[in-house]
Amino acid sequence: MKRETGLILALDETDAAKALRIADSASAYVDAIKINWPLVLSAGPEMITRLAEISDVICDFKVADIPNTVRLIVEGAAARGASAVIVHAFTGEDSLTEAVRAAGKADIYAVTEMSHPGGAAFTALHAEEMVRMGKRCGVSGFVAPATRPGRIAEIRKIAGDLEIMSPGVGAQGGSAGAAISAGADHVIVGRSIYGSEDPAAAAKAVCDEIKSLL
Ligand code: OMP
Repeated sequence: MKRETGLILALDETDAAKALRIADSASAYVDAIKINWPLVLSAGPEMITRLAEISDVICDFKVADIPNTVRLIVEGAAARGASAVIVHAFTGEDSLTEAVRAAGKADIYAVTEMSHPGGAAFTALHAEEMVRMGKRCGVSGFVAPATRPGRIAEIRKIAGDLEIMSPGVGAQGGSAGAAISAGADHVIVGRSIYGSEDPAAAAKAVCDEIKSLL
């Protein structure tokens, strides 16, 4: 994923018209827009293609399945214009390898430790192993929690120069500055931008915070 602003917008807004307005107004401040099930379910998968006219699009489908089903989902997302797909790593080497193969020129990002409190119960216990496996499988990078910057730093040690994108900034309590300082390349921000009165200004504020560290 290109690294110009360091911000990925998590567009979980379910009103399609509003989502497009936010995408348009914030596009100058984002390196990519991440679409997840809430917007796909309300607006249809055509929204992936529509957003791809505005920005690079990451399909956050957190794919967690057998290799054949992973292939079908990743191919479908890429065919609609996704530049990247987020998959779960805990499904193992065969599923992850198939995701990378099916993605073709698109990037695959693997979830390691999740950002919510429950993420500490299971995913955290295997995060380092999942990063090592992801590297063997050829993923482009990892998703790691801005809510626990210390864990980003641990994951960075193993990830080497692969990318790290970090959700959990704002609504979940994490800060963009702490995540980037700990080793993230991008922060993923949703509610505190799309739920704001002025999404473009909120996006710009995150970019400015990141820029001030560089
Ligand atoms: P906000 O909490 O509203 O900023 O949104 C965070 C976004 O990142 C949502 O789309 C989540 O689904 C996603 N996310 C996490 O919050 N935690 C994770 O561990 C992983 C993801 C993700 O893969 O993007």
